Amino acid sequence: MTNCPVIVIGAGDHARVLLDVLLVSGAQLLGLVDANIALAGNAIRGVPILGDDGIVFGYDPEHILLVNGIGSSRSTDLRRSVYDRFIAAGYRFVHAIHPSAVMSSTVALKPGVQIMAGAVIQPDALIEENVLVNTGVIIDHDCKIGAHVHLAPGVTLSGSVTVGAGSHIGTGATVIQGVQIGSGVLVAAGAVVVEDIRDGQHVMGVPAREVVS
Ligand code: JB3
Repeated sequence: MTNCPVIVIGAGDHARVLLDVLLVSGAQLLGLVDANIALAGNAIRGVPILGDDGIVFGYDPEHILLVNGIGSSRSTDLRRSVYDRFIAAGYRFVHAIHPSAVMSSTVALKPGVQIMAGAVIQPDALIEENVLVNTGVIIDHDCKIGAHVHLAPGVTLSGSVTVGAGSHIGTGATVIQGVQIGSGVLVAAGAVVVEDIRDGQHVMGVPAREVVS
């Protein structure tokens, strides 16, 4: 972890879990910012909630680093828009990697990737920017994970799976070898994905089938 001071965007559940990662990694935490201005002045584990996003814009982008504390439970859109807004203004997002994660030295990580406790990432996987690899996720060899994807706790991706940008793979879902999942896909918790999924599809079940609404 760099010595540059860090601000966490968001002060909800995901931010609280991230604080654990950042504190154990020795990050120099300035505080959190949250759209809910009523939270300003409170603290989480001694780390102050400074105000809303206007606080960040008071800092030169060269002098701070950001961590995206917005998670997702279905759509990754908010997490993505927060990231894009600060990147467009010249700010940089740092990695947050729990020390208990096991990762091959051949894994490629783009900016802003978050890897939570107990995740395992095998050789030659590629994890694009702003991806959230949540608690206990397994990403096996040669997987390609697109920008802004959330792999929820306990997801298992077998070898050579691809996941398109902005998809949300729900808690405990399993994807067999070589499957290609498109962009903006929602895979429900516990699904078992055995065939390719087109962009924008919502699937659930064992084996996973499209949810027609
Ligand atoms: O699945 C797991 C283990 N965790 C979930 C996580 C990945 O996603 C968790 O259970 C939740 O479902 C979700 O956590 P998250 O995103 O932290 O949700 P919540 O607890 O609702 O907190 C979101 C916070 O972001 C709220 O306090 C909002 O006010 C704040 N927020 C929303 N938009 C924002 C913005 N904060 C800032 N700074 N800027 C915004 O634009």
